[in-house]
Amino acid sequence: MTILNILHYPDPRLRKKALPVSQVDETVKRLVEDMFETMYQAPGIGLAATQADIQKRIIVIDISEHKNEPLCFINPEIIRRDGVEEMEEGCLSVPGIYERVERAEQVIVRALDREGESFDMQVSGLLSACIQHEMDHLEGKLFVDYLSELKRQRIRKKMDKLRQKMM
Ligand code: GNR
Ligand code: NI
Repeated sequence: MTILNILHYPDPRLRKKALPVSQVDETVKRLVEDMFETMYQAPGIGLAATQADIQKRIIVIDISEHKNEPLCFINPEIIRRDGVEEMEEGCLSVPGIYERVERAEQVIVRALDREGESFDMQVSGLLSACIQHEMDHLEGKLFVDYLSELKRQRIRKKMDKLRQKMM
């Protein structure tokens, strides 16, 4: 297993659009394992392949307290959305920043699981926000895109400082 390197905002590679997975083969299954390992050790409650510079439509999530309820969504699609809810979000690609984002309150998502089987899942609350956040990553979109330009500018400055400290 491998811990993948997570890209940080404003890395332009976070803007790339992910491509559908044509077959859930051994390579994809191994990548899913690596994504779970990377998410758990970060630690985060979700990870999209885009964040590891891999342009495949794969997301992994685990919002459980004991980190023992792994969820994998390959080629996810939202087939229904209802209501509106605002939730505080963070992102492993924008470390240390937490802001409220408005999203659909309840969604039905259709995807393939890690065995390549199709399933539908109705979700709400944190899981709903997380799935929508991860699906945005696959489109090259970040939660900071929903904020004002002033807030985004402040975040970019903070990220610059953080990078300078790391180097
Ligand atoms: O760890 C994460 N927490 C989180 C909190 C609220 C809404 C979404 C998330 S996802 C985030 C991990 C991450 O960056 N996934 O892309
Ligand atoms: Ni994120």
